[in-house]
Amino acid sequence: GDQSGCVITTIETKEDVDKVSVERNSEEHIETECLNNVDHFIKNKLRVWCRVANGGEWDLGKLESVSGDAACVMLSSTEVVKVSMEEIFPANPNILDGVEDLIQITYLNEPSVLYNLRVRYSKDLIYSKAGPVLIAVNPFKNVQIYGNQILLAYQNKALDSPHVYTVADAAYDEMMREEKNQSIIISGESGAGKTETAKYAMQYLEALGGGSFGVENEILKTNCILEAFGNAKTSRNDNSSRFGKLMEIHFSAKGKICGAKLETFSFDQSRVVQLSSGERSYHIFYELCAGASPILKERLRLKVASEYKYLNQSNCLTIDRIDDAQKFHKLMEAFNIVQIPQEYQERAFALLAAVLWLGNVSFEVIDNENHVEVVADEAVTNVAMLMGCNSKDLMVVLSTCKLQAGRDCIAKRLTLRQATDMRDSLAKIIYASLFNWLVEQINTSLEVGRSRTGRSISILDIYGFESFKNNSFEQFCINYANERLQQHFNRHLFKLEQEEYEGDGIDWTKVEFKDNQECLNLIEKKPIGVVSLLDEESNFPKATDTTFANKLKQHLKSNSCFKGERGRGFRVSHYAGEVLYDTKGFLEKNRDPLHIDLIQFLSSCKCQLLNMFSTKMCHKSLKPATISDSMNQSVITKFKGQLFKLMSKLEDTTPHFIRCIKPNSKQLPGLYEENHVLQQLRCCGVLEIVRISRSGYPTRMTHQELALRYGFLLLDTEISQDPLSTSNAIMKQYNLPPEMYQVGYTKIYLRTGQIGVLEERRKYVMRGILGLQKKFRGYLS
Ligand code: AD9
Ligand code: MG
Repeated sequence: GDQSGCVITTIETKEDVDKVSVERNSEEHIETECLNNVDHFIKNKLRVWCRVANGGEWDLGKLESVSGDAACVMLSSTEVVKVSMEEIFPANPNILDGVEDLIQITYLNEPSVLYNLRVRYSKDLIYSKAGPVLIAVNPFKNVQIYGNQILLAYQNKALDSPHVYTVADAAYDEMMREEKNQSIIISGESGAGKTETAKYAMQYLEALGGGSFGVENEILKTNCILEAFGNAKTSRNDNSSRFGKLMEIHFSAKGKICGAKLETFSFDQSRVVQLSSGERSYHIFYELCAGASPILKERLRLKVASEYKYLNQSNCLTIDRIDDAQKFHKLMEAFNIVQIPQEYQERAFALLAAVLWLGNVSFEVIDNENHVEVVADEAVTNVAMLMGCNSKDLMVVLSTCKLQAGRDCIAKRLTLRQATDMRDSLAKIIYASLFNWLVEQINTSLEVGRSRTGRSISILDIYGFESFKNNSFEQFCINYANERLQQHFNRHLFKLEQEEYEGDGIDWTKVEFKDNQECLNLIEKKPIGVVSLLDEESNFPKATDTTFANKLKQHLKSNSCFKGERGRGFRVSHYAGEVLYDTKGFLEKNRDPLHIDLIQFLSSCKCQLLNMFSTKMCHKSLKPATISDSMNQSVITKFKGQLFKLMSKLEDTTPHFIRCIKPNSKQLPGLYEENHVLQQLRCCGVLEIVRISRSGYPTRMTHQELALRYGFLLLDTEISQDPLSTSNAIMKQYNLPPEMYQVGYTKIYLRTGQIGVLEERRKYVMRGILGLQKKFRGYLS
């Protein structure tokens, strides 16, 4: 470690940085994380990071003296403080402040990485690299780094600083070159900027692959529709996506966009009927109320948003700086671009109004067993009118359930609780069906030509890891999905890399990384995992949330990622941190019974959309159980199936990873909360990625490729039948220091920057040869 410290102190220009990274790489072991050579730091007055209180902010200072486990440090304020040695890390010389790629940092430790990102962030350089991964820190303001001109500059390679455009460009190039499907996997916590980043990636690909088919302008526009119906204001993000999405863009042989396919995951229905304080339901409801024309309002019997119970329960009806009416007009434009016929648009709006009015439907208790009747008021009449049914029928379906008694079917009155649930179920079914229908419409309009596989780029924007005070079934599903994605990430960046080195017989000191297999086992191992146990309990009529919690505690206590809690709780150590789940509602949410009565009711309405929805649901639910048990599949099992399908799709692609970072929890520009950022950096293993990238050999070439490009100077005697020795000869001829490369069975592995050295020398030699030829010709003439 101390050697590189010496090297660094002599740096004077920015250009030297590259030289340094070459020199640094020549060391066999890079131990730059902690302070090894204290005397050197004191003598040369080198900067260190220190913090007086654990968990406090990091401060720059100079080491004055060390005794035992404590050090005296002079801070930049010239104050001298006493700090535990554990809270001291070497700092990098200022010349390295704000480098583009974290692998260029000499002293790789948490405060240095945090500082580097902070320096860049303060200059609006929101993108950085951590080896192969792009880090995007949410600016929470408009930064002038997008748009046509900048896009063109990236396209022409006039700009190549870290950017989501560079990632999209690399994916495109690789797809064209290798004819292999690509994926751009965007992750990060809620509000970190995934959806925005995904849009910029699409924008770039649209510009690059635009031209012949005309779909390309539609892809971005679909976001407007999806966000209106699938996003909502939450406590963490004013525009939070409540569904995951995979946009697969297809390209023709010439590299033009020829179609796209959208897939969505686990849409959150509960938000339609239930809101936490300060949060909103889906944007579209407020947009419709604010933006509908007077004629439309009249037709839908629409009132202002505050009149609806589903919307006014959370005391939050507007979002700062957002004009819902204007958004509604944008949505209408998008509807037209995606070619949803006017007639269907109106039907969809009518159903939205029906959902809103459903929330206002109330019940009256009629006996002392809490049985109810629907109150026949304006709400009921409006719902019936909007759904195309009879008010009486609606009242019956909301307050009774049909029971089979022998050959007869009798109606049983519902209790207040049951009736309310029935009403909310109907609202959720209608809304979720509407959302799925829109996705279908979008797909119909995007599907122009089907391309051969090997020419697609999929962009994945799935909601990030969640840990709240109260975590339920939804959080469990989300975090499970993130756990799987994390494994995919680990596999690619760590495992596969190491396996390749080992498989090719080269010397490789292992880099430790956090494997999350144990946590995945906890969740999905059969027959004893959370998913299996949940399904088992869900099928058991007498089970309760508490018996489920006990079952988990009984069977899973040996898994190190599991901790039982008193009562209904249990803890899971996810890769991103520990989460306490409350099993309340797990069984019910997992069963998600399809109300046959409701489906039948929908089919009886005079509304084409509702009839379609009910047919769809019948197909799903009324198949004989003997043919397929998919009808009986629980919510979590379906979710797991979807996740596996997604993962196997991604396995077939070359992944490009983007990690979005939320710099503060207040959604404010210019505010960089170190601990908040650090927590996220740890979650996605940024330091490990950097460590592996710079201690590894990022450039690889087969022996044949190497010989073809660089072997032209070898003498016949040096060319051997054995490609391995040929490569060794080439390396010797190019004078590459032995620690800069390794020769494997099939490939040659080069350290960062060495390919540039090879190219330089090749050019130099070529120039020499050309010069000689010229001279030679001169002699002849
Ligand atoms: V969630 O998991 O769907 O709740 P996301 O998708 O990670 O979340 P989103 O992309 O919606 O977050 O970003 C949140 C907000 O940050 C946006 O509404 C913008 O106001 C802001 N943002 C994000 N990225 C950028 C950017 N590149 N430039 C400017 C941005 N603002
Ligand atoms: Mg989002």
